[in-house]
Amino acid sequence: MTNQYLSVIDSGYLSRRPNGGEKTAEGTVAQLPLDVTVDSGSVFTLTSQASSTLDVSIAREGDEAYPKNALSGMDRASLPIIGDDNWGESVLNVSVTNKGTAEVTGIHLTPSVSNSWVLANGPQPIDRLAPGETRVVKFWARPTTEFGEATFTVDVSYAGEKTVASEGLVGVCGPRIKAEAVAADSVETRWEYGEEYKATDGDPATYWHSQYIDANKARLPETDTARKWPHWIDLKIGDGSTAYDVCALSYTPRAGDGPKASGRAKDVQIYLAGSLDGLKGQGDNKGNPNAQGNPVLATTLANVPGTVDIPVAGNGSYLRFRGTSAQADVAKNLTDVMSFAELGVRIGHAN
Ligand SMILES: [Ca+2]
Repeated sequence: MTNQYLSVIDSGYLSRRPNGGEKTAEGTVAQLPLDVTVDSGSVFTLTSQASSTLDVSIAREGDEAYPKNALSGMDRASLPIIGDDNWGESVLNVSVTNKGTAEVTGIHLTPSVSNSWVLANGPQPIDRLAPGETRVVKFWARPTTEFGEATFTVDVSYAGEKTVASEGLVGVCGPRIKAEAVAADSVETRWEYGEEYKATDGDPATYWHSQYIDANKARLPETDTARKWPHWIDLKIGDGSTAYDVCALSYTPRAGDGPKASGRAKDVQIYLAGSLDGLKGQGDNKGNPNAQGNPVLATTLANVPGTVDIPVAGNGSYLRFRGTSAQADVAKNLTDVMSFAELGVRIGHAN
């Protein structure tokens, strides 16, 4: 018969989500996310489920993956890729441990993956597992679309007993490449350490911040052009001599909340050009912030800390990131400045 499958957690991970990877407390009665067919004699025999013989856990190699064809037509070896050698697959290491006192035979591992991800290999067997023995079985999953999250799930079964484990996956459009901030509309160096190069130094603790203090350590008047919206920062992509297909920006706002997060932008625009000069005139009129030029993207950012990927479709060797408003509940007494901790450039083709 078919029943909702209840299990008492003993020592295993039930799922990475939604509990964020924490181990579920021992003694918890959990409903697994599926119906299974069980022998009528075992229905509601929770004690036997608590002593489940197989312990299953999943370890993912790498933080993210991108489609294999993201860099088709490009010479990968010549790309100034930083911090990412994942070429389009996430490797899932599924560990199965026999925690019983008798040998277990005929174990089947059946993988699945959600959304538009695909698996390189299908169901895998483990012929036998001695008491206390652990085997690791690898599965390979990759995204077929440029962005999004998915869940890898594996059913591990033998002799009518089934254990389910799952792991979150992250898909991005392509790798990050070297990019360097080379100009900004203003920088705050008297009250902040806000030089523009800190927007691309790889350190989330440092940030670019637009100016709001004058030479006398007094606050600039709101009419001062250095303080007024719009604010912008210009990045050189690679060495500035090659135009790349840009598919996303990895954006990290300044950490913290309230005044400590002053400058977190809300409405932003992104521009691409073949040269630094090509960015000039693109939304940099301090007298008219509504004149935004021709951005490849104008969007509104959520007011959240941490890194997000902002999808972009464009081509260029220089990039401008421009802001025209602040988040509503960040630094209420300083709403006309802009800052952020890191801005990275992802290149590649969408599928
Ligand atoms: Ca930084």
